[in-house]
Amino acid sequence: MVVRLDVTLVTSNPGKHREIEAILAPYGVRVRALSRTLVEPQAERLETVVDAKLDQLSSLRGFVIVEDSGLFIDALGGFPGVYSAYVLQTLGLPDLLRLLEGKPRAATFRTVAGLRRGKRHWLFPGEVRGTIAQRPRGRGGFGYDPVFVPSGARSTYAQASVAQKNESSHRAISFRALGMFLSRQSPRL
Ligand code: ITT
Repeated sequence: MVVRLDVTLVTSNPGKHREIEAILAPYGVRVRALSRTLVEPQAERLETVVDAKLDQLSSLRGFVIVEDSGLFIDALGGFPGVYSAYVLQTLGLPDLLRLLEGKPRAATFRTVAGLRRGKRHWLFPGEVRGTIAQRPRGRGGFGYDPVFVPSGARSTYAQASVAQKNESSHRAISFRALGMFLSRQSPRL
């Protein structure tokens, strides 16, 4: 890869870093991860959370990236959504699957990527539809990957390689848009 640009990704989640560095490499973007837990406001939209995270990073120079993701299950009115991290830590996958017994299993995985430089913010949403598996399957990935089956596939994300997940995941859609933006705009920023 010819590196044209370095960016700092602020996240506490090494699984995100692995995926994002591969998604952005074709755009000539090299990703340095900075592990930091940021305060997340209680908000109804991922966009609000991402803006709040970017606001906390004014001391970092250059291009700074954060993201927030959530699993929105139709039959649960979009739950866990913005509470996805909290629900995974407190309920866990088995209890979430119990909540879904006998219910339709359609869901959307959403990511909003946020880019900051100086005082400016840009947001890049991405989403995929899919279903929640009857039971966890696979050992790869992280978070909800063992129970999310993207539309058109039979395997969960945890049964796919990073490269397969990155072909069309919610994160790939949002970070490809960010990569395209960086490769078009960077000389002028
Ligand atoms: P940050 O430090 O970047 O915020 P996080 O893990 O807290 O890391 P989020 O709040 O964005 O990230 O994620 C909400 C939850 O959804 C959390 O439990 C993640 O593990 C999970 N998650 C995020 N992206 C996922 C993906 O692509 N596949 C499966 N689970 C995912």
